[in-house]
Amino acid sequence: MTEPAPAQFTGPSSFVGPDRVLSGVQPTGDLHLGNYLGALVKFARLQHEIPTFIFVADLHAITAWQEPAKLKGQVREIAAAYLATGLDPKVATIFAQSAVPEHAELAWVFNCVARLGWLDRMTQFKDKAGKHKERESVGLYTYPVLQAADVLVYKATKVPVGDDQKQHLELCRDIAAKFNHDFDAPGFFPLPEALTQGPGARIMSLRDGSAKMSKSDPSDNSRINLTDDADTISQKVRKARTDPDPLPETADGLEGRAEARNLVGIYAALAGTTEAQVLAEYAGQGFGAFKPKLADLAVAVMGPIGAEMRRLLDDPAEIDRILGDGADRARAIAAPTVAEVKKLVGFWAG
Ligand code: AQP
Repeated sequence: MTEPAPAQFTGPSSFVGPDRVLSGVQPTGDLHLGNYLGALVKFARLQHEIPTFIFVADLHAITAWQEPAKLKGQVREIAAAYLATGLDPKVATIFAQSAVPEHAELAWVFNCVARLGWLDRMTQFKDKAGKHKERESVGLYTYPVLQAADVLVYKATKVPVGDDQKQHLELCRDIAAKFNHDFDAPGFFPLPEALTQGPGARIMSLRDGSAKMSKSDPSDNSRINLTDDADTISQKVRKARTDPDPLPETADGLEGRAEARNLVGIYAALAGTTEAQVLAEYAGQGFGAFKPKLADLAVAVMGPIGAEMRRLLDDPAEIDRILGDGADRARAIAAPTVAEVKKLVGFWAG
C-alpha cells in the first residue's frame, strides 16, 4: 500500500501510444453558446486530425436529479447537437457513457488512487454545492474522478474543453501519474493535455460578465441556446448587458469592462478571428451599432445548427443506431484497458 502523495505528481509521461481525443457533454439541459464555442466546435475540427471519442455524459448527469422518463431523450438531444455541429459518426466515435461500463469500473479504481485532499481543492464542486454541500450527492463530489476514468479508459492524450475544466484535467493527470507510480507501470496511462486555447474558452453570461454562461443559470436571457430561433437569438444579444462607452482600439481598453470584453470575445469566436481584429473593425463604435452586427453573426452561425438538430431529432431511431455503433467501437478500446488495469491491481478477476 503506497502512502498518500506528498505532492502532486507531475513531469513528463513516458507513455508511448497513439494520440487520441476524448471529451463529452452532460445531458442536463439546453446546450448554449458557451458549450458550443468552448467544446463542440473543437470536436468537429479535431476529428479530422486525431482519432476522436465524444460521449454523452449520462453517468455525470445523475450527480443531480434527472427525471428517468426524460433522460434518454436528453441524451439524444446532445447526440443531435454533436451531429448538427459537424461530428461525423463515420469519422468520430460518438456514444453514451452508460453504454460503456468500463468508465464506471475504472472510476472505482481511481477513487482508491485519488486523495481526498485533491478533491477538496476542486472549485467546481464548491461553486455547484454552494453553502449546503452536505445535501449534495457523493457523485457530485467524486465527479472529477469519473472524468479522469472517462479520459484514461481510452488512454486519450488531448481533451478539448472550456476553461472551467482545466482544474479537473490537472487532477486527471495527477491520478494517471499516481496510478503509474503505485502499480509500477511507468507510462501505462498518458498525462493528458487540456485543449482550452481559443477565444471561446470562457464565454460569460449575457447578464453578468463575471459569471460563466451556464445551463443552470435561472435566467434564459443569460445564454444563447443552440435551439433558439433567429428572433430569440437577436433579442438576447440586443438585451445583453453592456456599458455606455464605445469600443476601444486595443484589447487593453477592455480592462475592467467584463460585459464588453465578453461580447467582443463572442464575436471573435463566432467569426473565427481575434479580439484585436474585431476591435480594429469596430473601434469607436458604441454597442448600439455593434450589437446588431453580433446578432446577425450569431443568427448566421447558430440558426442552421438549431434547425439541423430539430431535423435529426425527428428520427430518434437513427440517433440510437449511431450511439449503438459508437458504443461498440468505444468498448473495443476501453475493455482491454480495464483488463490490463485489473491485472496491474491484482484483482481475482484480473
Ligand atoms: N461558458 C462556457 N464557456 C466555454 N466553455 C464552456 N463549457 C461550459 N460552459 C462554458 C464547456 O462545455 C463543455 C460541456 O460542459 P458540461 O455540460 O459537461 O458541463 P458544464 O461545464 O457544467 O456546463 P454548464 O453549461 O456550465 O452546465 P451547468 O450549468 O449544469 O454547470 C465542457 O467542456 C465545458 O468546459
